[in-house]
Amino acid sequence: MLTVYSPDHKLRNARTELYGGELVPPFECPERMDYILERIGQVGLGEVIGPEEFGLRPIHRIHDPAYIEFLQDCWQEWEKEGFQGEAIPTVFPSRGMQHRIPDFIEGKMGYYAMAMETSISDGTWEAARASADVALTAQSRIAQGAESAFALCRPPGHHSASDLYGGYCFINNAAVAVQAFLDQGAVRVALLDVDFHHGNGSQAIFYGRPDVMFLSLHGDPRHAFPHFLGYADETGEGAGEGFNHNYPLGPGTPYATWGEALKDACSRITAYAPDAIVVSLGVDTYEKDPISFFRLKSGDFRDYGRTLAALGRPTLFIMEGGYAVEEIGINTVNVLTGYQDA
Ligand code: 5XA
Ligand code: ZN
Repeated sequence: MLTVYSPDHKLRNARTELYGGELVPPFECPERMDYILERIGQVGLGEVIGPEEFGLRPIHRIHDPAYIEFLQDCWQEWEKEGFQGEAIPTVFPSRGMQHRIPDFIEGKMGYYAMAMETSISDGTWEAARASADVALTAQSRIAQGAESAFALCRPPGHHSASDLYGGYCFINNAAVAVQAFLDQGAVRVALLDVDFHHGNGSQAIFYGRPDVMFLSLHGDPRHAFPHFLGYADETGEGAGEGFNHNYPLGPGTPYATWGEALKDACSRITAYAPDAIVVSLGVDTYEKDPISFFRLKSGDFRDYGRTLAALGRPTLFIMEGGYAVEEIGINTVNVLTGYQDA
């Protein structure tokens, strides 16, 4: 399987994450990519190539241009104010307040943020843009006939909605790739999110649309981030009614239970008969993940890779989360080899 990777992800090197009331080194760190690349080499998964540049047009198909401009300018505007730390918002358009976009950077950040853990720092925009190019390059290989490809994206994307960042995400790489398939002639695309966290951004983007089926297996939002989306009764709206499927699962969920939910999701995908499948691949479902609560073991990742292969559709894997850094390579590549060797 082809992997697309850009060293520009290293430009996203924030020093701080707001976690448990402290500023700590971010869980979403550059070293994650090193372990995955190393494992890809060890197992001989296939060629690793750099991304092509696609410009902003495919990104604007998903994201509000004013939001993209905000991401581009945020760090410079923050620095100009003389703030000493990394950029974090402190005020939000909460219930009963106006949803106007302020001029001052602190207010703009509050408007565009869906969570506060994600500091913005120098190079964040450049890395996010390269990450979208990684996804689009892998997508283009599948559009040209490859059966599968792996977009080793960093930063991840699935929490990012049309005009929201947070949960370590800035551009929704998976959604941008889904839209690229549709713009190039696909009629239906399934977006399957197997990251531990609900892909609130992906859901919000496609919620009213029948041309994208979104399915997500994740920690029950009553207990897990992002808390305010991801319930089972969110089934789509308008023309999109019936095309959104959430599988919230509780603390301690083992693979037996998770795998049953995956089988149900797969049967819905089969019935939908998509032209392509995009997988938001997070491996924070692993039992030792430091910020999650499922109990998948390394071998389980290989097993469900085989399940995905049985769908028999062109499949684009997009990297999302996973913070058990020393095992992230084994777990991620197990999904891909499970798929490839099936
Ligand atoms: O998939 N999303 C993540 O892994 C980010 C979770 C951020 C929790 N504060
Ligand atoms: Zn996650």
